[in-house]
Amino acid sequence: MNRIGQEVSDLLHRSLDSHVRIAVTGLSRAGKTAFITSLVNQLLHTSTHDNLPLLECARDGRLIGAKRVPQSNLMVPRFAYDDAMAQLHSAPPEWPQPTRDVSEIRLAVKYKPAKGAKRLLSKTSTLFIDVIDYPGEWLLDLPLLDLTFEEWSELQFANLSGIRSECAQPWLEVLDSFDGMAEANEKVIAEISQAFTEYLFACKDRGLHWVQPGRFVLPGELAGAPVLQFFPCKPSTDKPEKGSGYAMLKRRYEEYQTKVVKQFYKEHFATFDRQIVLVDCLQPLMAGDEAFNDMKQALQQIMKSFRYGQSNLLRRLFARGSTKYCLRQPKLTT
Ligand SMILES: Nc1nc2c(ncn2[C@@H]2O[C@H](COP(=O)(O)OP(=O)(O)OP(=O)(O)O)[C@@H](O)[C@H]2O)c(=O)[nH]1
Ligand SMILES: [Mg+2]
Repeated sequence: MNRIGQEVSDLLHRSLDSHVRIAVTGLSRAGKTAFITSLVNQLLHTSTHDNLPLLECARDGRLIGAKRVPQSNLMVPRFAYDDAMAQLHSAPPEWPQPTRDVSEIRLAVKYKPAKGAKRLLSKTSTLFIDVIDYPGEWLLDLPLLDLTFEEWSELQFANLSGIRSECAQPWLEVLDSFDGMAEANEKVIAEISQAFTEYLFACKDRGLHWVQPGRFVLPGELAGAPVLQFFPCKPSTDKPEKGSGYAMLKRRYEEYQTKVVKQFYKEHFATFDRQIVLVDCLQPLMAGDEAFNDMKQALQQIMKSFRYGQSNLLRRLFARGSTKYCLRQPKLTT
């Protein structure tokens, strides 16, 4: 009943347009946490500091103040605003710790409405703002929904050139000894998956950003779960046996598509009203042209998630059970 009550209250706020969910994303180290900390800090001190001249209601003197309020979604970790502020204020100052999962913070912003029904109904209104921090790497998984395990494996092997090929050597060596047609051995699969994950981390260390599956490098709450233990593999026969290692990899890949990728789009992505995508261009530029072009490719993949109209994948994804997940086109700022 509590949950239903909360959902009805959220819906009411939304229908009066007094609740907005703003997601901030971007690839690792793009500046998401620093940006959110700064945004929240500016809003919280808006009544005593005049630091937001571009915000219309602040400029017009209609912004009364903002405060933090408990978030309604209790299943999502709280954005560590206090920790980030403490780090920025420490001596010597430090940047906030890297974050690995989704988190959110809710602010209640009180203001004087300029026009419309709200102004007639009351002198002040409250806008609830949820700000959500989540890794852009998770958006790199969208194309996986359209690829079978065989197609995805082929794509991964086809991309092994340059830096990727160098980073992949230790993984390819252990993969060499893997017989996908033999009976499935969870321990062996876990070890080779680990080598594959280390390959993806090595790519990131060398400045590459297009890593799939994105959750392997940013697992969040799924760290260590078997659904993150698979790797690209070529079958040696057309019909691998049911209990074979290959069949297990394929099953886990399909589980990843349904339980991880689709679930993220339905539980989180579909609830955002606005999305801000941050991009750090300087690091890839300094890492060389391969890293820069790789980031370009990664961003192109990420942007596909925002093109609902043109994306068959997303239309199909949200069409099923669409009464629950109403599809709103979020405004996007990069
Ligand atoms: N000069 C400058 N550097 C910044 C700014 N924001 C972030 N940085 C740098 O970028 C790094 C990453 O910032 P974060 O806010 O932690 O980035 P993030 O996207 O949350 O990173 P992850 O949590 O690892 O994904 C920081 O440690 C700083 O070195 C900024 O406004 N100015
Ligand atoms: Mg962060």
